[in-house]
Amino acid sequence: MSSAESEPRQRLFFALWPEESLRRELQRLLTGEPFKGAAGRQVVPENYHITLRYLGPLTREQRACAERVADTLRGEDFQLTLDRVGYWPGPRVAWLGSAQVPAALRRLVEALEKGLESCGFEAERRPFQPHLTFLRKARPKGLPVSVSPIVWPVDRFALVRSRTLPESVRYDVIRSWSFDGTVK
Ligand code: 3AM
Repeated sequence: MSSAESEPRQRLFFALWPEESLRRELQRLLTGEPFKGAAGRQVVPENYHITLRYLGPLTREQRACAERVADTLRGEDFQLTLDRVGYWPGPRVAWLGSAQVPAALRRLVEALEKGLESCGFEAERRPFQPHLTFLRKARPKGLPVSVSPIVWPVDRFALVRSRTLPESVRYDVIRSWSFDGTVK
C-alpha cells in the first residue's frame, strides 16, 4: 500500500456555521410549537449548519488544496432569510431553507466549485439548494410549510470536519474565512 493510501483521511465540507446566538434562535424555532407534530430524529443544535460543498474523505494534499482555494476567495457579506421548510423523501430529511437564495451566496458556491475543480475534485452535479437539516429519518406529515423568518447575517464560511462516533456524528470547525480574505 502506498503512503497516500494508508494516510488517514478527514471527512470535510465547506459550510455556513451559525454563531452561538443564532444557533440558539434556530433551536428555539425548531424545537418549538410549529414542529411539535413532526416525526424524525432531531439534529442536535451543535450540528446545525448549511453545507456549501461536501468534499468527502480527503488526503492531506487535497485538504491543503481546498484550503488554498478558500484563501483566494473574495465575496460580499449577505443575509440569508430562513423562512421555509422542506422535505426530501430520498434521504428522508426535513430542512429549513430560503424562498430566495441571495446572489452573493450563489456566487460563493460557484467560486468554490470552480476553485475545487483546479484541485481535481469531481464536479458537484446536484444544483445547490441551501438547507439546514434539522430532522433525519423524518416523515413529511406534521411539518409546517413555512415559519417566521430567521435572518442569518453571513460574513464568513467554514471548513468543517465530520466524525462518526458510536452513537452520533460530530462536526468541528477547522478554519473559517471572512469574505474580505481574512482568516477568522
Ligand atoms: O448538509 P446536510 O446535513 O444535509 O448528508 C451530509 C450532510 O448534509 C452530506 O454532507 C453534509 C455534511 O456531512 N453528505 C455526506 N456524504 C455525502 C456525499 N457522499 C454528502 N453529500 C454529498 N455526497
